[in-house]
Amino acid sequence: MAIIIDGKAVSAAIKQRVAQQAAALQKQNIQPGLAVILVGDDPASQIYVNNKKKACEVCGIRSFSYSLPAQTTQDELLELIGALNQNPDVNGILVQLPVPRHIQPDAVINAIDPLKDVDAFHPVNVGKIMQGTASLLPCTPAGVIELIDSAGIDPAGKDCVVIGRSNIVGKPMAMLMMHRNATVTICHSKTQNLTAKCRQADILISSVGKPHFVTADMIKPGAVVIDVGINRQKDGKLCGDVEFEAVAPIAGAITPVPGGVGPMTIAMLMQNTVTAAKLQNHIAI
Ligand code: BQF
Repeated sequence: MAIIIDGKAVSAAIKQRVAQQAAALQKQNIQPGLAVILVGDDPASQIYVNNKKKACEVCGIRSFSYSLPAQTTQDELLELIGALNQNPDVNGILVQLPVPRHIQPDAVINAIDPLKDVDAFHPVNVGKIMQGTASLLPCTPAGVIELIDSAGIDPAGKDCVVIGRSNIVGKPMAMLMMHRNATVTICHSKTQNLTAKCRQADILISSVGKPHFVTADMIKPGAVVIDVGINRQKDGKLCGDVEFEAVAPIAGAITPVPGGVGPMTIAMLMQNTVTAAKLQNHIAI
């Protein structure tokens, strides 16, 4: 039976460390601040934004919250981002995705000052992630790395399969695992022989967004299985991409949903906000 990696516990420890860093900054009269912008009223997005505000409280980070109507124009949103870029009390700026269809996500991401880009989606930060020189790491992939570290697993030399190639999770996840010296395969909707490829994986990371996508026959005995999927079932409960009950007995370690990668995403956002405050105040990280 697999070890169950407790993302809630690891995220709590990280938030505690972040709170200490924020308290140290307070002594230099710097209170880290995070601006969270929500456009529209998507219920899942509202939950995520609330999770982020609550975590700010726990960590001693000031949160600035903007809830804009769904009809907000792209220009209006860019104007707000421009003002927040200039506001020295705001160290991190995050626009909750997805945005309504009439707003181009790339235009929004490109408008954020790269030093305040706590999601690490700006092309400047994406470039640094690829170089391996980034200080702000994408929250979900960085959270997965922290979880793997916390379980005492060293990716070096291991075969890692990432399912999903999004800019937010799959692509940067593969890059971070490569920086940890894993041999990485990225699989996606056009991949052939997916089951056979997954069965080779010492570390399998799923970011598909489909319940029951990863089944027991795709797992190499003893593999580390990281479930990035956050899917809402009809009864409102969360489930991952992985058939947990069938996979856990085969895997060596596995993350649950809820309480796995999700809380880590939030913890790493807090870490990025404190890191951004340090960067903007020329304080060593
Ligand atoms: C948990 C997200 C898809 C699309 C946009 C804790 C979160 C989720 C689950 C959370 C997510 C997912 C976030 C749990 C933020 C992670 O206990 O398992 C926290 O708040 N997340 C987001 O901001 O945008 C998303 C998933």
